[in-house]
Amino acid sequence: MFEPLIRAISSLEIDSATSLTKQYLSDGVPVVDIIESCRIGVEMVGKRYQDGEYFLSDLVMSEFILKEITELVEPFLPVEECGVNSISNKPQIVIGTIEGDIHDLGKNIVIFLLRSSGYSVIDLGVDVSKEKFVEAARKSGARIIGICFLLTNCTAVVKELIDTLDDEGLREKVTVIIGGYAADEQTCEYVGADYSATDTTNIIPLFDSILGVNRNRC
Ligand code: B12
Repeated sequence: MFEPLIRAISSLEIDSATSLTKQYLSDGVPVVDIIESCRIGVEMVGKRYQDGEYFLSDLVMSEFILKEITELVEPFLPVEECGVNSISNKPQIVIGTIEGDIHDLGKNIVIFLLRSSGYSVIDLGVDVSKEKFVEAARKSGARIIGICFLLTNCTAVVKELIDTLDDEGLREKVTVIIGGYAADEQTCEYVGADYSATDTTNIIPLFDSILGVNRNRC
């Protein structure tokens, strides 16, 4: 990943972060690598906040920088014309941020990556209740439920949601993927999800393999 960009973001230097991004884009660096560097940079902001070195206003600043960079990179994402939507117009994926959590920058990036890769995604937004997830899973017939959560104290609700999908007879019909800061491998196993996805560069290959999409044939 790109150390200068990671450093600029973790030090909240917006001008430097945006000009480095513009430079990488004009050099032809893949958008996912830029986003992954941003993710690592804001993770460092979070760590400094946790250590008392940064304040809430600094978290807000990192949000602002990430939004600026997202706007810069979006036009550079290739739009996949072939593949998924040519097979089916049905939504394949439902994604939302779990109840109690309002973080959505990562979720929105993932949705953008998925849509530009040809997938049809229902975005439930943030602070989404278990009931709303279950209703969307049932009504849409989507094959993947994506749950975003960054707050560790939301782990219990995520587990309850997955248990409810099971109780409602929907669990075996869907693949459940969790993402976000709190979604590590151990948590994935604890809540009963199928996969955890936190590295930007692996996300599209993961969805492709679950949904059987082979981009080499496009
Ligand atoms: C920016 C930020 C904020 C912004 C959020 C803005 C927004 N619109 O999202 C603001 C300032 C509002 C905020 C608020 C709070 N925050 Co905050 N925040 C962050 C910070 C610095 C960055 C998060 C981020 O956007 N990362 C960048 C994105 C690109 O990364 P990502 O979310 O991980 O997403 C990537 C992958 O995980 C994956 N992914 C994400 N979702 C999904 C979903 C699916 C389905 C898939 C497949 C993949 C996937 O793909 C993305 C692309 O790479 C983190 C630090 C961190 N380490 O995450 C703290 C952090 C998450 N926040 C934290 C806290 C404590 C809070 C507050 C409680 C602070 C407060 N006292 O009010 C509130 C929470 C309010 C609430 N109820 O939700 C803590 C959580 C600690 C914990 N263990 O629970 C963190 C970890 C900071 C810290 N180290 O203390 N925050």
